[in-house]
Amino acid sequence: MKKIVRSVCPYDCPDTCGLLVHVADGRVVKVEGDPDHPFTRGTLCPKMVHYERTVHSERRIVTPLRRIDSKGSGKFAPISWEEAFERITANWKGIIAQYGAEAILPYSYAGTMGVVQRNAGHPFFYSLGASRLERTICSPAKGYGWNAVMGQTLAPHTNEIHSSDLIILWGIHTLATNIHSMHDIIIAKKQGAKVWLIDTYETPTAKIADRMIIVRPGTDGALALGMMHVIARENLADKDFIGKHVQGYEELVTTVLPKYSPEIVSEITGIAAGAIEEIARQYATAGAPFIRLGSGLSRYSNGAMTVRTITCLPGVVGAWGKPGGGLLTGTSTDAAFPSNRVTHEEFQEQPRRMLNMNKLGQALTEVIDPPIKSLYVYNSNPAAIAPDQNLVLQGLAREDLFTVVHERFITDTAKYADIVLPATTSLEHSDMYRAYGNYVMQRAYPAISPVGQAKSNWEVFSLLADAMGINKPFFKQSADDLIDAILAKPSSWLASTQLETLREGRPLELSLPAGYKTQFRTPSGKIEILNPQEDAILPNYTKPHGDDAEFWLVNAPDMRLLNSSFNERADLTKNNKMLLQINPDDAGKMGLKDDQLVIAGNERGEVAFTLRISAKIPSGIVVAEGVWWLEHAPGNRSVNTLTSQRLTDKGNGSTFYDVKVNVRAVQ
Ligand SMILES: Nc1nc2c(c(=O)[nH]1)N[C@H]1C(S)=C(S)[C@@H](COP(=O)(O)OP(=O)(O)OC[C@H]3O[C@@H](n4cnc5c(=O)[nH]c(N)nc54)[C@H](O)[C@@H]3O)O[C@H]1N2
Ligand SMILES: Nc1nc2c(c(=O)[nH]1)N[C@H]1C(S)=C(S)[C@@H](COP(=O)(O)OP(=O)(O)OC[C@H]3O[C@@H](n4cnc5c(=O)[nH]c(N)nc54)[C@H](O)[C@@H]3O)O[C@H]1N2
Ligand SMILES: [Mo]
Repeated sequence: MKKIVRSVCPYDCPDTCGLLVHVADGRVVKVEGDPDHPFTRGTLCPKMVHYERTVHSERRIVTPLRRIDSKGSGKFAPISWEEAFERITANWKGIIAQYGAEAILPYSYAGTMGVVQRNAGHPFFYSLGASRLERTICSPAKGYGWNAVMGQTLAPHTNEIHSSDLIILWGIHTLATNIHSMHDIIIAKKQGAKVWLIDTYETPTAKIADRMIIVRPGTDGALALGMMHVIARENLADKDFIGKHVQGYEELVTTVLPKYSPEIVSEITGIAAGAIEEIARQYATAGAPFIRLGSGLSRYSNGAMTVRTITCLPGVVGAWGKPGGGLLTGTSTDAAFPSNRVTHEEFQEQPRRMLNMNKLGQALTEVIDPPIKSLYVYNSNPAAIAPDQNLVLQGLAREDLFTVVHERFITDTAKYADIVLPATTSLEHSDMYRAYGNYVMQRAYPAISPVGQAKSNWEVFSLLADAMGINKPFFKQSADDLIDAILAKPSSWLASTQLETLREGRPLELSLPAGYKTQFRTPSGKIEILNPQEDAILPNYTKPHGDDAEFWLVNAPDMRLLNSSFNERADLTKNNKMLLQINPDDAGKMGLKDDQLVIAGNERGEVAFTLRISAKIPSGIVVAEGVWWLEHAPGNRSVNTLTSQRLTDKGNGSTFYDVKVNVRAVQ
């Protein structure tokens, strides 16, 4: 029997592609892009073109497993679901009796972005009274910076790009992480738009840029202040727009901008003073400049302030008032139906402590009163993706820690589990998806039955609730019941006529209210360059933290992976060497040769990489793209051995790129 089923890419990517899944005899045989999807328009990235290779991979976990050798060995024996639940509940009941439920910590992030399967653990762990996880590994500092200036203002529609004449890709690797915005960029380029890329090295995205601006890591806030200095000095600001819509421009001009002359900013950022002046002039005189702001520059100890400062720019030149002008950090459609209809925080009977997911190493090795005695991991691979890998692995290796991992594959984290539970892929369960890079949402039904004995997150938490004696009717629903219930009470943003489209599993684009670009949803109703709620009421610049070492280590996404997902795919990883890219002069000074094994290290540990000498990398920086499983790491450690648990200035976010290393040859 053959059929084609509509579905959605479940991964943590702003695009959230529409899929057409070809099924024959109960197996997925082919996956295509859905041409009817308004943003992704029928094309897929190199990873999802062969999603069937992930779904039907020989590496899928097909039964529950129990550990039969030391932690980390990855040696397991199959057990039944009954036995798995018995072992889990027996352990947890013992832990709760001795230490209280806060000794249990859930750890999850975005293995799937579906509203139900992503959040399925929340109502369960709230009911149990477990410790709470502060889920701030991605880009809360970016959100904080935007909100400080723009409040709850709606983000611009991606189609705005079509009418822009100057598109600035700022700290975003579009070709790897937001590939479908290329459609929009190409439309604008055909009409003569120029594209600039501002990054710390020449990424493959530079191919589509007319101009590449290389900035020193963590210094973009100074660049934005320098641009505003020139704009103010040369009287290029849009005074009319500022008079109507901006709060605090004059205060910025008199108290902050004098400190950021092009010469001073040049010293901070490494960009020539003349170039800063030119960038500022071109930005201010463009007809409709549009900034697509990535997350890269927010993952520094000054990340929230950097984003806040950049977010002031379009207000100063009046870009919001022009079709095609503005700034996009990400979209939020939470108001269409709030996810608290899945999470149910009120199931928590009393306040429970919150542990930050960026500090898992510390949580497992230092936290007491009570200590973490059990870790339940789903939708995440913290042994690979969390900072300070050595500390995380030290914690996971604790004999007295009872670890359960619900996974599709034996990841680096699963290798440390006492019990592994098999998880479905998105083609085997129901969910509802909304994007964070556009305004499309879509419901998906299973295309095939679960592979082996795999169960979805929602199913497992329903069963665990029952096994732990949590008798709420809420847990007796199926995932589809839950989605139906959510859709039965949509918000004003989702017209009832649109619900049918969702029920049919077709992509639905939410419409934005007329004139939304100049409706500023802030306390003052204006763009708040001056925000009286903030400790620093005006933007300013502080240095990133760095480390006591020689090279900045940029460790952003690899095109072949999605965080640590897709490491299972030999077709994507087969010729991989975990690369450290370095500038020819830096390599020359140290006598290092292309393709040799080197060690990058700092106070937290050491990682072996294959050296790749490249003129695309500026001096003083090394680049290691991708979060690789340890099986692909020549020294049995991957990049997060080097990154730190430090948090951002605001938002308690991760600071992955605020890190330095020394480099030496392997002796
Ligand atoms: N192929 C692929 N796609 C992905 C992912 C993946 O791993 N692989 N991950 C997904 C996830 S979870 C997310 S959050 C998004 C993130 O996607 P993006 O928003 O693109 O953000 P980052 O990947 O963090 O970094 C983007 C760029 O910022 C640059 N950068 C680093 N520091 C600085 C700086 O100080 N200044 C400037 N100007 N640039 C800097 C990096 O070199 C990188 O090229 O991508 C998603 N999409
Ligand atoms: N060095 C460095 N580290 C980084 C980053 C970086 O740029 N540099 N990026 C950071 C960012 S932005 C993010 S968002 C985090 C992401 O961190 P994570 O969200 O942990 O992302 P993944 O590594 O993709 O791991 C997700 C896991 O969930 C599993 N999974 C998928 N679907 C399901 C399901 O339905 N049920 C269950 N139980 N499991 C499922 C997958 O098999 C996969 O192993 O990583 C961060 N780590
Ligand atoms: Mo992320």
